[in-house]
Amino acid sequence: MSTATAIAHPNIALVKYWGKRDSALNLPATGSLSMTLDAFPTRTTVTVDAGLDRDEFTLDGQLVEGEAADRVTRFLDLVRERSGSAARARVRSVNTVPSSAGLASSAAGFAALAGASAAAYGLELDQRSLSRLARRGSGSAARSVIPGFALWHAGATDEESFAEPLDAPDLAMVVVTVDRTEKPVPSRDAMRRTALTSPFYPAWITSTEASLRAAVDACRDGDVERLGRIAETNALRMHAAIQACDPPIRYLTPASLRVLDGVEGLRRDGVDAYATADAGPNVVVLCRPGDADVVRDRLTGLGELIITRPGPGLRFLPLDDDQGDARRGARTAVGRQ
Ligand code: 2P0
Repeated sequence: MSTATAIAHPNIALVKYWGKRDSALNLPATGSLSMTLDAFPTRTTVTVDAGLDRDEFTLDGQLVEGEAADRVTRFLDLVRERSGSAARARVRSVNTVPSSAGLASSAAGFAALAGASAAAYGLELDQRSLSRLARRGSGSAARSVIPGFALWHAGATDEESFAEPLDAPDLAMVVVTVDRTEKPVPSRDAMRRTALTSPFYPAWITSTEASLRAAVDACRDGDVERLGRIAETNALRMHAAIQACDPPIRYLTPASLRVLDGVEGLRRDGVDAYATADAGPNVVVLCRPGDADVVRDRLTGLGELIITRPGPGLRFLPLDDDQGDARRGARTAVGRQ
């Protein structure tokens, strides 16, 4: 038996990933840019156990069955194929992201699973290979491997599609959780429906390619205002494309719009604050770190508010932090950054 534990955090995209060019390899239609948060970590321990006849997955102490468990097994199959091991594994995940509320729980989850499973099965992977592997579980997980700001290159092949660090101006993100209930349509399904039925999808793709180039330039110039405007526009364009599906999907709720109004009000008062929202009703507000308290105070009452900052990438816990010393021999330095 060998075991490994990894921790990853969610990321919030400033230029979004919404649409695939290849769903088998999980290659995105466009590149994207994100900030990995210093909040809501997911910790995952993978224990390879030849005595198991199938993988076992627990999330927050509850045994998971059905599609979510099958998705973990399909991911572990990729790792097994590379490692040459057929042994099954026990996966224990502890997730502090509000699951399925549009706060990228799958990004932190699959980044942590990629790290822990690669290490437990003895694969020696560098940061880029871990990003590629995490991408296979969930596209946005490719970015959670990276600390701080990440640029995910769309790529045309498995080798070319990975995230890497990007220098960016110092930012805070104020996460405004307006609703913790499960979203009506999972992002994977909504993404597919957008590509198949939204007449705005082609415009989404071309405008996102342009926004990504402009956002990379704004990062290079350290221009928070330009980056924020690009991020808010890109998010609202994504929601416009999603709302134009047949049948339509609408993630933003009146509570989300109240936050967007609050952000406009902040800007009217001279605070550089910009909103973004993923596939859910919760809103994340970008601002300079020095303005984060003002933003939080102004939005008080509109949701649960947490100030976040750029966080660490995928990291590994020493074995004895989680598992005692019985398997210390299996400890590995795989993928340390
Ligand atoms: C993003 N989201 O860039 C966008 C914005 C949600 C809205 O990436 O099918 O869970 O597993 O690759 O990564 C959510 O999509 O989708 C997502 P899959 P994923 O953060």
